[in-house]
Amino acid sequence: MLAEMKFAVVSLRRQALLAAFTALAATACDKSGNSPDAATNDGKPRPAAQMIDCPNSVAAVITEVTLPNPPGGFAYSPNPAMIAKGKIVKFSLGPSHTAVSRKQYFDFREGERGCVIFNDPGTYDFFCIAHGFVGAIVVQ
Ligand SMILES: [Cu+2]
Repeated sequence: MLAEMKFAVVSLRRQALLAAFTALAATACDKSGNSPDAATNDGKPRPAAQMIDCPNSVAAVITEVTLPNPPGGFAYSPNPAMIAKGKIVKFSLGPSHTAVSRKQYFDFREGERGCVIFNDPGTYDFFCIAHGFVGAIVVQ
């Protein structure tokens, strides 16, 4: 009798574990099935580039550098940043600098930092509002 009850409890635990594992596996499959070429979940076509939460590693980090005098002033570095399609660029600029995409794919204002994923090949131009210097990301 006791042995039967123990078996029933163990069996229930196994079923619960199996159910949890199945749910986890299904979630993992959904994520891995989401290729960069897939449409977004809301049915809209995915944009050529878009701002996203930064992952742990990125393909390039863009900062600003101060140019030697003369002429002085600032520039983005690296510029252009060369990356492969589907990769992520992090913008990490000083507090007085911005990075605004000419085609409005991204818009980092003073002190803002963040990441952009580039889904389509092409050249993506951006600029600093305050200082006028320009940069580009070339996606191959
Ligand atoms: Cu600037």
